[in-house]
Amino acid sequence: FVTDSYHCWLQYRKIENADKYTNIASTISVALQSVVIDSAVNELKIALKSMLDIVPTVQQSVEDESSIILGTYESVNLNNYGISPKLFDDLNEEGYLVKTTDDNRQVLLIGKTDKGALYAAFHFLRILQQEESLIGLEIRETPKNQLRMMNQWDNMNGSIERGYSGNSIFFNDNDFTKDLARIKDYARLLSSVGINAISINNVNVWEVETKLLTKEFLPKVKEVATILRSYGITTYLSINYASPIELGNLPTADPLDKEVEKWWARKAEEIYSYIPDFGGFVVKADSEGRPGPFTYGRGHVEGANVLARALQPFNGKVVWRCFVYNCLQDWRDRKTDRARAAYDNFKPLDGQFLDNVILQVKNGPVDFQVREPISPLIGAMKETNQVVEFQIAQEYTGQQKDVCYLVPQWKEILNFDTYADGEGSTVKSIVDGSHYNYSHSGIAAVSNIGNDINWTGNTLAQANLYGFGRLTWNPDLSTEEITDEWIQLTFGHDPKVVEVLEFILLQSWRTYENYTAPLGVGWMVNPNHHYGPNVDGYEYSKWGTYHFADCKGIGVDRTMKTGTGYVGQYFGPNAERYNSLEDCPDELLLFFHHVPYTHKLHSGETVIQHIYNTHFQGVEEVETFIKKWNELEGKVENWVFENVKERFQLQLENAMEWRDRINTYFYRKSGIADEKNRTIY
Ligand code: GCW
Repeated sequence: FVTDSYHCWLQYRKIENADKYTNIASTISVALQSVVIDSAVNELKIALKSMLDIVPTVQQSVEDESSIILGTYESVNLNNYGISPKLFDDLNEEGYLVKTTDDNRQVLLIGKTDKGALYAAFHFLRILQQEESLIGLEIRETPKNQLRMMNQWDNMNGSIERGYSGNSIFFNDNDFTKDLARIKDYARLLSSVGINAISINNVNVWEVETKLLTKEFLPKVKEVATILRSYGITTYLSINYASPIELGNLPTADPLDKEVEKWWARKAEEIYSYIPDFGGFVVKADSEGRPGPFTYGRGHVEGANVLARALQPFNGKVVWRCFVYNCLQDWRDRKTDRARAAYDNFKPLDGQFLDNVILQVKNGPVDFQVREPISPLIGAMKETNQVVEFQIAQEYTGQQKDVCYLVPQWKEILNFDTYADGEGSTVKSIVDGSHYNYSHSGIAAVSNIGNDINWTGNTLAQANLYGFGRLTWNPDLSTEEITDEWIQLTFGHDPKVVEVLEFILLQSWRTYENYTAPLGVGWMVNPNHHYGPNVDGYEYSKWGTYHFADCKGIGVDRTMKTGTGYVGQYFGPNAERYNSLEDCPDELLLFFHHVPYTHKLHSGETVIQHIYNTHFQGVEEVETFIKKWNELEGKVENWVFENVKERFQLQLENAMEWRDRINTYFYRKSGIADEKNRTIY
């Protein structure tokens, strides 16, 4: 059964006071033809029918009385509307203008190209969904980031690595799915928030997926790419570095081997014969056991460049992931530090990658913990294209059972000043390419969707998908703006609903942090699946994920003098701040310092008391969420109400378990009692 939530924020709920829109929406005049323009027309038709109960007339010419005029700045006669083409000079090919004419009888949706026109259509619909006025409208937009990318971690057997919303919408049974409608709906959702690229398969490329590059599957990749293209989205594939061996029967995948080089070049040619605008390859090499150039005594530069040379004639890109670390660490060894790995591996290679290589760097140095510092590699490579990688999938942040709205976290990351090139070297200015004039850059993220009817398991997790897209388009949008948009588009305008959802979403990241691993130390999760508490779950593993708690203290010493020296990878004031026990921000204290439980935080509390307080508080906050959510019964669609309610129950159990395990562990280790005498087992 299909509920409204299937459409997420594109459900186009009925507008009650529709009079102000009905005239303007009765006709759509289309100034040029293209598949992307067809998508825009299609979207306008769906939306206007659903919101206003209007079936607009579509005409293939621009006439005066037309109401909605859709086209590009070259195909619409701008003079007729007193618009100077100069208005488009500083917009890139995805930019657009949304403007009402002086008599407010027409609305112009004009892109620099047809992609811009599609984005203009989505913007116009957003205005309607928010029931805002069309009078005197003049909006010019251009995306800040060039590459706005989604990474699916979908396997062809239908499972999704770190997927919490059912199975893949792309694959099942070691093949492509036959339900292309769902892929099209996903394309609509992504395009509506500005996503323009997607890699459709997991970065861990197993046996069957390796064959995506062969004639067995390329016709189907092509079919999917055709759907995605019509929404302005470019298709990429994750590849297996050992493909020359596994597909080409070569004895080696050594990037400096001439036959290997030729094999990749021919392979690229073959792929482009199916998909002329194929985006390129996403590569996880020499990471967590996946094949890569290290086997042949080569490094990342040789590894990436051979692929780059193959793709270059077709304008393809190599997105080379930097999630590479020395995983054979011993817990007794306090000098090796996994957090150092990305920087240590890549920084010395600056300037050596070909121009169509982009390094994809996770936002933190470890692995998407609820709280991590910013990866010091971001900004550290002036001569190498970079994108930052976020994880929308909530692997370590509640797995879409618990609510954890990540837009506030991403905002913090994007606004962070790396000082890599002096003051003002913010993460957002690095990854939008402006700071170092990168030729390719942007933001990528691991998707959180699956074939669940509501796409994201917990309906509230849709907000993360929405917010991610909006931030890639414009990182300067405020968290509040994005949150309100999502709520109104998805749930309408009932002030009570808006208030409750705002409250829950905006608090939820902090709450999750409160009841899980304290003060930036991370981990403490159950190994493998990563849900629920296990304080020592990773403490003695080889993955370099330690907290070093003993009876005296806790935390990882990453300082210059006595620690791993990791802080030395930061620039200027950041290095000093993190190195200093006095100046280090509380929330990251245990990431950078090993301290006694009695150490006083800036907040005035001791570390141990902070642990107790936040863990009791975290559970209370979840209880408040539940109370508030329950007030929405009857005010949101019943199915959604029950879905979120059920998830909250799981979140509450999870939070209580975290509280008790963490508090008990540290009470027993430290022997220090809670000042407030609450129950600790
Ligand atoms: O966070 C870890 C995950 C792995 C993932 C890896 C990566 C796709 O636990 O499941 O593999 O990161 O980013 O490559």
